[in-house]
Amino acid sequence: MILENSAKGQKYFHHQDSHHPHRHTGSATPAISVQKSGTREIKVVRRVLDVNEKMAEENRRLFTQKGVFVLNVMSSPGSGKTTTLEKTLIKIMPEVKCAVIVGDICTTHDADRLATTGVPVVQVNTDAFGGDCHLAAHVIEKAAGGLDLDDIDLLIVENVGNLVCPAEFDIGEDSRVVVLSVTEGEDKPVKYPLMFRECEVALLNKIDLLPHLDYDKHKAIEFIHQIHPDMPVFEISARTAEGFDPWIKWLKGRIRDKIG
Ligand SMILES: Nc1nc2c(ncn2[C@@H]2O[C@H](COP(=O)(O)OP(=O)(O)O)[C@@H](O)[C@H]2O)c(=O)[nH]1
Ligand SMILES: [Mg+2]
Ligand SMILES: [Zn+2]
Repeated sequence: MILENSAKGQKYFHHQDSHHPHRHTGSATPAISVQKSGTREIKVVRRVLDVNEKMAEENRRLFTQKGVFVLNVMSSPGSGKTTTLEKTLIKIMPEVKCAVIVGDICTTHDADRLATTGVPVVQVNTDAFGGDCHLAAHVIEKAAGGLDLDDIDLLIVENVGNLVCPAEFDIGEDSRVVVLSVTEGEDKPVKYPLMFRECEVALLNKIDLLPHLDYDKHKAIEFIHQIHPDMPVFEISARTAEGFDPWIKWLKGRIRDKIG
């Protein structure tokens, strides 16, 4: 792992996930009954996730001890995570002291964008040795080491753009949010059920585009609730900031529940 400074001064590092064979089982609790790849692979996958669980619990203990609420933000590439976070940060600071860890395979583009809001940002690049498509707990532990946790109430993690395996890796967060944009089609919740089952709340983004699309918003919400009944869904436009107030209220409530 190489810690460097990006063009605009925020920290970033390349990450080699040496104990991750980069295989995913498609389940948060890989079952021994998944026999297709042979017993040996199943054993490996189980061990990797066990190691991750332990590390995630250590992270969770540290974040709780430091009074930090951690939000893990996930979605497919381009649904609007970074834009949503830019607007969220503007609305929630300085009342809530924030920091961001952002994961991408390459580039510091998102870190550069988020740093303009004035928050401390750590960029994780997973490209150097295989380009991991998710953030694992030990990566978060390293990245958090570059932040002053005593001075942070809310740590936001923008995960690598991917609707599949980020949902399998506990990073020690308090809450998970999935961003789904109206340009992705209504059926993504039923195609990627683990993500929607594992997240606490969904942000339905880019609603400013609805007049231009044949998108059935009610159908999308119905699909979400088919996978995760009663999941709160906030309809937002990260472009115009429409619909942000209920989302910000929800987030502040969750932070207050943890750190007072
Ligand atoms: N029209 C519209 N475009 C958006 C919205 N949110 C994000 N975008 C655009 O979608 C693209 C991807 O956004 P970005 O935040 O980088 O997505 P990420 O890959 O999930 O972080 C960019 O061109 C954004 O300007 C929105 O609410 N409405
Ligand atoms: Mg982004
Ligand atoms: Zn992955």
